[in-house]
Amino acid sequence: MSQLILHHYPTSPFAEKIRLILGYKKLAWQSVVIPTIMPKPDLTALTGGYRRTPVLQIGADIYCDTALIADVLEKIAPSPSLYPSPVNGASRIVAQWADSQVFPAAMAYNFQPAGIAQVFAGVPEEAVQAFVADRAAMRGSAPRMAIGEGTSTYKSQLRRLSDMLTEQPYLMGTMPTIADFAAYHPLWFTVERTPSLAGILEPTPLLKDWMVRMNSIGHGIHEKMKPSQAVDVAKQASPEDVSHWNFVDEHGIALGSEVTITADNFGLEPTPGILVAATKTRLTLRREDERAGTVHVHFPRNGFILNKVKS
Ligand SMILES: N[C@@H](CCC(=O)N[C@@H](CS)C(=O)NCC(=O)O)C(=O)O
Repeated sequence: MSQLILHHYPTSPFAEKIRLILGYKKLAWQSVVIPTIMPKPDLTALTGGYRRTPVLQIGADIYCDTALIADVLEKIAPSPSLYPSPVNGASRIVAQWADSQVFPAAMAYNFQPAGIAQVFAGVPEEAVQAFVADRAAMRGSAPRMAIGEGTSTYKSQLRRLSDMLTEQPYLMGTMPTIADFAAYHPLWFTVERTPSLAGILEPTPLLKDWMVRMNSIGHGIHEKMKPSQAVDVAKQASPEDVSHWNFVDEHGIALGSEVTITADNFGLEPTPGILVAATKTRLTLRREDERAGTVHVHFPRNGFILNKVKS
């Protein structure tokens, strides 16, 4: 198998989810640090549009979204499993709740004035303004959760997570599952990036102990790779043959069609290409890039919109 290349930046919570999974599965990986805001020319040479963090690259195969990246890593290293039976379904559901509900509430809480002061300490004012404008553009017209609602929602989510730990060391039992990795990363941001706000965890000591256990998993063995080198890796590789993958057509869009795939919220840059696979859980398009050559860009179905390009 070609090397695992993670495109990420150190302060990204969703990247922390994947770094810990790589550590949990004892996988070696290459670390490509990408910009926190647009433009991201080396990343988009690979993805063709998608700009969120993180992205996993294996040769000329590019995997977007942590739900899909976790599935890919599970296939490469099935043990220890992120989805152990009999809590496989439940752990995915809790993970999806954590990514879609806990993360935005936590971020609304973390980005109150005291948190902003810590996150941007020492950062020049123009860079702060550029960050704010970038994230506003990513949200599009979607409203941002207010601090009051963020705080009360986050507090109740923390209580629920803590309740899950009263009789077991991890959310779903005796071992971490995808639920733990998904629930951990927003809390990690609170503790690591906005420590003046970490008092919100004081009423839930079980959760604090669990965070110590999660943190001790670490990030596994990794080394730095230059972004341009990752583009060269793609150029020199061929994407995986997907022609034998079972075709599941939910859209009336034939394989071989010109399509776009776009996230259904936050970061609405479409990725154009030719639809080459659509399974029950994922969509794959092929694209040609001047720098990266022929690549396959893979998305989970969940959270992404497939559209046929009108001719
Ligand atoms: N559903 C996505 C969410 C990823 C996400 O929102 N990542 C944040 C960083 S933690 C992001 O992309 N921020 C903007 C950026 O990095 O450009 C996933 O699971 O990968």
